[in-house]
Amino acid sequence: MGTKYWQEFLIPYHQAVDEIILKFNSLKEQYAKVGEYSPIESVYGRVKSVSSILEKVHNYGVDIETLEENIQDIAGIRIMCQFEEDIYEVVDLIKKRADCDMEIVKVKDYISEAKPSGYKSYHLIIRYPVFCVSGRQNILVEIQIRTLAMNFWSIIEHSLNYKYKEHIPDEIRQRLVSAANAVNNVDREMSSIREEIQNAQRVFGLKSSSVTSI
Ligand code: 0O2
Repeated sequence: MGTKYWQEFLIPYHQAVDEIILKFNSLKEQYAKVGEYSPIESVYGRVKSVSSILEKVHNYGVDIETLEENIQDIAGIRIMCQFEEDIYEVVDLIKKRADCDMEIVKVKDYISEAKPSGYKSYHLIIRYPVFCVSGRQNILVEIQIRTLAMNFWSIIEHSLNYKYKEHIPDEIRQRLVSAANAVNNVDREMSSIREEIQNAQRVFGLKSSSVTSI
């Protein structure tokens, strides 16, 4: 399987990631236009590199023929929220699209129960239709939804895992768990003044949109 094979294989995944980013950004803009608080703070996406796909194939003993069904995060979307409550609002937004374009096939709620590492995030695997020159394909996409604070912790921990090849020394691991607790406290404190912050942001949003419309 050469470069050309992988380039073609990944076309629908790139298409799916581009479309889904656009759709969530468009929702975010709609909230702003109607003067409402958006549960979506920012959206990112990526398509897994061929080397990472092959590493997973190797580590999990995946049959290359069943790659599309068994590696469910080739297309990945990450949605950041300001508050923990917003995560569930975004999940509801996705659930409402079931008959339209995003059929939920798996849910992993690491918000209500964090991983032992301290990792918190809400994961959904969705089936998403894309139309490419080769025709229609239903693509599996992993959507991770988390707060900005959870994301901060997660990217730091991910880079340490990468450095230590998943064998983080005990002392650092413990510090990461206590950092995860601190992140939880930040999220809880922010949630307790959520309404206050949202009102301030509404006023700020109105002001900045009147400046940009001049
Ligand atoms: P990358 O490099 O981000 O793509 P499963 O076999 O289904 O039980 P799996 O496949 O690991 O477990 O699924 P899970 O637990 O839903 O994790 C999928 C992704 O979530 C990971 O992808 C990470 O992005 C993220 N993740 C899960 N656990 C942790 C964690 O403890 N710390 C951090 N920082 N991220 C985590 P990849 O492919 O592992 O990594």
